[in-house]
Amino acid sequence: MGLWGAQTAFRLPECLPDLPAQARELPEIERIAIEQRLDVQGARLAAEQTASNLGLTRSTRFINVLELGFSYNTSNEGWTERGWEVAFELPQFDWGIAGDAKAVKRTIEFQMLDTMRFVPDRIEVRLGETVRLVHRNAGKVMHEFVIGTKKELEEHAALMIKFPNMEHDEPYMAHVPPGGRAEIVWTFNRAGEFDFACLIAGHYSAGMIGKITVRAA
Ligand SMILES: [Cu+2]
Repeated sequence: MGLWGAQTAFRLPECLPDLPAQARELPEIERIAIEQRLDVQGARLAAEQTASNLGLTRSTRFINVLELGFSYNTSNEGWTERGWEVAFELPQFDWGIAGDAKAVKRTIEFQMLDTMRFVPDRIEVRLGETVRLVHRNAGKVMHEFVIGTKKELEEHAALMIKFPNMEHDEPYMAHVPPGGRAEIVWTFNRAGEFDFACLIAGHYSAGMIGKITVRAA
């Protein structure tokens, strides 16, 4: 058996342990098995690497939208495909999508003021344009720059009054401390009128709002 010394002192048990009365339930087993598969882990790392190369991991929650989906496509005509696929998706918002810094051709700078104003408070972009929006907080209190529809921002601002310490972070938001600078790279791939606003409790109602027009032509 290739054993010697102390190793020869082992003893075999009289019998194997009893089987459990019932099969153990492992509802998560499929997920766990897939997560531990090396090829899946490899694909996930490659996806994260791509995200990081695109500069997306720093300013967005890109990795959180990494999705592991089960593909099970049947068709009368072709092969049945059954397997796992890894995909990452950038969430599409009504007001656009997180942009790739490499596609930026224009930078727009905003000042955030304690008079509860943005300068400028009105911008125009072309449909499909990726813009770097730079925010400088020239005040002595925290300010935010959040892009959205008027309705969505209004609702969000009301929530912030109820829960002033609510943490939020999305690729279309920047939180800028006094004297600080932040930026958002955003692709305006939806035409229309949108707003940007500061959602710090009380700032929205004080008028810290601006307009974005995304022109189709
Ligand atoms: Cu503010």
